[in-house]
Amino acid sequence: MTDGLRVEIDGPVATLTLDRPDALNALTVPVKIALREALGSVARDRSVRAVILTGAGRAFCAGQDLAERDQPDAAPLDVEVRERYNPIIRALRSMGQPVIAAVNGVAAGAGASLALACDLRIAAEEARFVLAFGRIGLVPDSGATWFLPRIVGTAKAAELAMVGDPVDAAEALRIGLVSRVVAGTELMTEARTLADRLAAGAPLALSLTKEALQRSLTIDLDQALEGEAKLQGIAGASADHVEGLAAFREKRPPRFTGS
Ligand code: T3D
Repeated sequence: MTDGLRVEIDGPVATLTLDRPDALNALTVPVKIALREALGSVARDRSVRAVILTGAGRAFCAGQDLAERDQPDAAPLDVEVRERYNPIIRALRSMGQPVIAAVNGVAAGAGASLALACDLRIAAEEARFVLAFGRIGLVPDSGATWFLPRIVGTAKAAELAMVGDPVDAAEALRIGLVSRVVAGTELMTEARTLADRLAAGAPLALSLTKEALQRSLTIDLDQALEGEAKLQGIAGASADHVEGLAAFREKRPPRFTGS
């Protein structure tokens, strides 16, 4: 536990909870450092097979802490983005485990970017997304301009990023910004059930799937076909593939070990 971030590991699932509810879990330097370190440590922990990112209280995350930004010793924005935000986004994308954003409430600014960088997004009915950057004269950062068009298409991305109106949970579901919406009281149960299902999967195959989906966004079909063949060679040589075949033959659930 660091001020502003709670890290709980329960069996194969790590839950990272942004925990400054009075400031809607806005991101300060210590929270950003703690989040980056926690993601690195979870990525290295082979016992963790799925990760949930969520927020305490009524918000997921309100982005950059604007009170901290007002301080005279605050780093220049480009430095802050390069040195504090971007490593978090890279960590989310490069870690082998799938990361679920359990969006419990408002996700604004870089808080929305954090959710966009996760592999799956499920939302409470109370959730809303606000690309709040423009309202304070900034551009979307922390990957928002990269993720948004890929997730919702260029037309909707332009509207969200330039107009900046809040997107409620129902609309987020409709445009594919989240894949499920549940009652707020059910969100963490739903997230845990999903995380447990992912954790029961073959870790190597899941991590290679994450890698292939990520790479597909920047390559052509021929490169994707060749990439899939290479990754299938790796997955096909794993003990988990042997176990998967044995479980199929013996009509029992597989017990994957990640080897
Ligand atoms: O380093 C850099 O600056 C570069 C990186 C930039 C990345 C970014 O994230 S830029 C975008 C920063 N975030 C925002 O601009 C969002 C600001 N917040 C809001 O627009 C609204 O608070 C929300 C839409 C998120 C929620 O609105 P609402 O009406 O539900 O809540 P509220 O009443 O506005 O806020 C509740 C409290 O949280 C309030 O404090 P108080 O008055 O009760 O003491 C408010 O000041 C505080 N709060 C909300 N957002 C932030 C915040 N405190 C600090 N930083 C915040 N971002």
